[in-house]
Amino acid sequence: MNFKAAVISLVAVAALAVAAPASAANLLINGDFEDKGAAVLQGWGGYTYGAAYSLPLPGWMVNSGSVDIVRNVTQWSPSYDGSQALDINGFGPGSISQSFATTVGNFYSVFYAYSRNAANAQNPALATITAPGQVIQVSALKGSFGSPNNLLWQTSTFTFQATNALSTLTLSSTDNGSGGVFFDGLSVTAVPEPATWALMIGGFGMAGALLRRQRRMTLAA
Ligand SMILES: [Ca+2]
Ligand SMILES: [Ca+2]
Repeated sequence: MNFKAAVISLVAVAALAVAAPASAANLLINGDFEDKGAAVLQGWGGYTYGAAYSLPLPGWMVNSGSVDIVRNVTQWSPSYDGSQALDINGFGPGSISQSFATTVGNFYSVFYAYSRNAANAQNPALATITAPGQVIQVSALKGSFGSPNNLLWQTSTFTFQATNALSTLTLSSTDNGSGGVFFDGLSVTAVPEPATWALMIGGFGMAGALLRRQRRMTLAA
């Protein structure tokens, strides 16, 4: 194999190693809040989940208060993904959680998109995300996000290490009122094993070495 083909194949190996973790399965169910379950449409144009609303939010448990699913067809749009998103304040502050299987000692990456209820959130709208060993403060300042029909989502990510065979992710409002932080597009994915990183870094490194050799050979010629 000539070295151009070798470089291409090594880059392909490296690219595969990068692609594998990126496509790792999302351990969360309904992290995009596209599944409203059997909830009944409320007068304000979305769906509310909590003790006073007997129908469950698929994938999630409502720990306290209430939360809303907002829809693209209202002023609470557009969603970060799909056509629905979460307002962590239903008719008041809410808290929801979801547990999923993890391997003790392994690392997991949490991705989330957030905005604020442009209609009536406090400024800033505040919430927390908790995961094993982590309490993430989410602050959505007015002016940093959009307006009704133009929510201008932002995204963030953090990592946690599992300490149990079951890990729990919890989203909680720390604001009063019926408008709070919006969440959408949540995912929890396993961070690549060290072996995967070694393969990827090795692949890029070998490709780089071959390119450097090619450059030297070209200069010498
Ligand atoms: Ca969504
Ligand atoms: Ca609400």
